[in-house]
Amino acid sequence: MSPARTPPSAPQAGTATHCPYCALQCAMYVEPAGGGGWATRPRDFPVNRGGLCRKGWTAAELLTSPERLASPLIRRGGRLVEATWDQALDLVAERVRALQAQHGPDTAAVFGSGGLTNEKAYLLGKFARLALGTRMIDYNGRFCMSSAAAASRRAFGLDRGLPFPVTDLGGAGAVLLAGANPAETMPPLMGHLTAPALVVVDPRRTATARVALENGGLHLAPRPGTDTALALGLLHAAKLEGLLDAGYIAERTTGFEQAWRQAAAWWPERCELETGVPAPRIRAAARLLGAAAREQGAYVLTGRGTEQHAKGTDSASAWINLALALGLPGRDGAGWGCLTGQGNGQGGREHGQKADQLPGYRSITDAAAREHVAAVWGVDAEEIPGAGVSAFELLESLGTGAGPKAMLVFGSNPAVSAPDASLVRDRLDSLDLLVVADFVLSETAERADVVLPVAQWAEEEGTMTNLEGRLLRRRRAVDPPPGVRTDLQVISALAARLGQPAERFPADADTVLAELGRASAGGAADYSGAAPERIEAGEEVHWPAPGPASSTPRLFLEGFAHPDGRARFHPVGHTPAGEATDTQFPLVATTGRTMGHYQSGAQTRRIGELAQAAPAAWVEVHPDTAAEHGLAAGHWALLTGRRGTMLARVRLEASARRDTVFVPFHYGGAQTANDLTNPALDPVSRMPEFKVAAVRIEPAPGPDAAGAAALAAGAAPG
Ligand SMILES: Nc1nc2c(c(=O)[nH]1)N[C@H]1C(S)=C(S)[C@@H](COP(=O)(O)OP(=O)(O)OC[C@H]3O[C@@H](n4cnc5c(=O)[nH]c(N)nc54)[C@H](O)[C@@H]3O)O[C@H]1N2
Ligand SMILES: Nc1nc2c(c(=O)[nH]1)N[C@H]1C(S)=C(S)[C@@H](COP(=O)(O)OP(=O)(O)OC[C@H]3O[C@@H](n4cnc5c(=O)[nH]c(N)nc54)[C@H](O)[C@@H]3O)O[C@H]1N2
Ligand code: SF4
Ligand SMILES: [Mo]
Repeated sequence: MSPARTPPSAPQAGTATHCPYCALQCAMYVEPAGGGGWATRPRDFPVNRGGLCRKGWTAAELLTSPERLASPLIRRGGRLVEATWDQALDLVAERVRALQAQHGPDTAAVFGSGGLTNEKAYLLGKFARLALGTRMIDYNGRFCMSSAAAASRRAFGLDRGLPFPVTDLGGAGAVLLAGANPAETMPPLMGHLTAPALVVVDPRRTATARVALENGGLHLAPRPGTDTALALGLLHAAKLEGLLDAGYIAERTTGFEQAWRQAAAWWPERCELETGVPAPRIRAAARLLGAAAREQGAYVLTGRGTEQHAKGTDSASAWINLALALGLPGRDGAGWGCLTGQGNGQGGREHGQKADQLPGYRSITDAAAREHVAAVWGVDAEEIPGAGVSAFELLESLGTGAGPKAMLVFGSNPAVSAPDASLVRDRLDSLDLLVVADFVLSETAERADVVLPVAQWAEEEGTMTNLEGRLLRRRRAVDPPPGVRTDLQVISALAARLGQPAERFPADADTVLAELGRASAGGAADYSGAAPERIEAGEEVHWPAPGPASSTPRLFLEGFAHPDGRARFHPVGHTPAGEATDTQFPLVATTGRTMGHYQSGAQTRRIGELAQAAPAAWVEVHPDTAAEHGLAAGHWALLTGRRGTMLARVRLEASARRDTVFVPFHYGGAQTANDLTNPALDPVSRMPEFKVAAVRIEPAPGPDAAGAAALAAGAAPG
């Protein structure tokens, strides 16, 4: 949180809404700031308790930014030029129809986002299936928490990021955070991480790890990609210390023996060899967690660091197995959870943006689910296409033989955020038609044939579902600029041009939410009781909410969602990361976030204060590693991997692992971290391996004009 700015104590007029960015969905007011601008001010709410991070404090700046798109753009003669809405929408509809007539319905693809409201996510999924009739829809959530979601489903029969409210965390005796850095990624969450002992599992000594150490907790710093071995080692140590909850294992779970067979081989000293975490520290962590589990309760939470791997689902399962063996999930005051990432990372994954999914978290291949949704949509079940392919597989296939030739993007910037991004940019460029709805000219929008300027968070109505599965109201505080439309209006207008009846694609958020409720009724994520009026009134509604007064803040207290009511251990073994280091690429590059930038940076790089604070990509490197590779603090370095290169400024960090460097993925152009990352996909979740790429690193001229010229001339690096 920004300590320099405290919320004004006197209440002022303002519209109550929530932050546009992360899954914490901090509550805030939006109010006039003078000079025609707008400002945000924190609002009291259980998750943020009057706090905001730097991004929340500055979020309103983009509403009136000169970089904001004000008119639709169409590519003519290689340049994007202004057009009217009718010209832009007609062009999209005509081109899509022509391509589909020639190549079939699946030639049109849709790429959605966990940043979209529930209503947009739902309508976009319906648009793909009915207006385009395509199987080809997936979304950026596949790059986010999909591995934890898959592991949660196989363990508990249901997936909701946190199956309990964040306010429960404060009562715990210990919290283990595996691959999450909330001190930077969800700063107000730190106010709930007040347990006497925090155990932070992160290759880097992050701000979160420092908080743990300052308060008598532990920091375990495994080599990237070895979390499964570490979780198995912790389970092993906990068992030897007699800390497992035998009663819980017998009564509430199945499969412990098979899971233990895997962990039995991971005694702490062997675990140390694989992960680099000292055996005594593994035992100490097991003791801390085991003792707290028996007393006040403990939580195991996972973030992207442990999930974004080619075996990320197994790694999440390994943490769930540890939590189950300690008797945590489904107990009041204890549990396992995944820290969902994007603003609507939770709701965005429930309403049909996923290639294999229908609203209510239903499977698109389940006949009964298809019948139910078809009835709500007023179509025959046969009209709903089957399952498509996952996000990266979709991006990789664009413009190739059988792959889609047209794609519509809502709420994502894959030219920067997708793995092996240079390949993805080539694929985007090979499309016959790329349509991007955005409010800024992102790196993806720059490559589009048609850009549709849309309204921002504070200019529209809708609902979001935060990391606790709680529905929240996004309110219109500001009128959108005259040239822009809401995403719902865009989807609705395109559907009409593609021959759909108007009532099938309403542009009014409450009408869509009511329909979403009916479509989700009886599904795992049941929103049928989440009436717009309840959300508007600020009632606490956590899904499943099947009845008019129902809300489920805590899941699994009575039993898990499998038919036998038991949780399942899933036996997992450790396997090495998708690619290994060698003499040519001797270091592991891992990637992640910093407090002041959001995702691909498309929004936050356009906010003055945030851009100034972190204007360029950097690489965090141990001083010895830097010396070995001739790097000096503050100078530019070139990272080279098996798929591409990236420029970043050197930051020396004495606590870093010598075998690992860290780069943020918030920058584009020559500073695109994803030009290094490995698109090796998890077999279950189809999550790419964002957290492990083998690289080498050397001094280089910077990316400015002089630096580029020097680089081209082969000048000695400076
Ligand atoms: N400031 C900011 N906040 C954000 C976002 C943002 O872009 N910026 N994005 C939001 C979204 S969508 C998400 S998904 C969340 C993500 O929130 P986090 O999961 O907290 O974010 P990351 O920085 O991606 O990863 C967390 C940590 O994983 C570590 N890590 C890397 N490799 C490994 C490994 O092999 N094992 C382990 N255990 N750790 C590893 C990294 O060092 C990093 O500190 O943040 C949300 N909040
Ligand atoms: N190397 C590496 N890569 C990663 C990750 C990592 O840890 N490391 N993390 C991955 C994760 S967890 C995620 S979630 C992805 C996120 O990466 P992206 O999907 O690229 O997310 P954003 O950068 O938020 O892009 C959102 C774009 O949509 C626009 N936008 C925002 N809201 C709306 C809206 O309501 N409607 C419309 N039409 N547009 C909107 C924004 O202006 C922006 O241009 O990145 C993934 N990529
Ligand atoms: S923590 Fe997340 S929701 Fe809260 S202010 Fe920061 S970005 Fe917004
Ligand atoms: Mo994410």
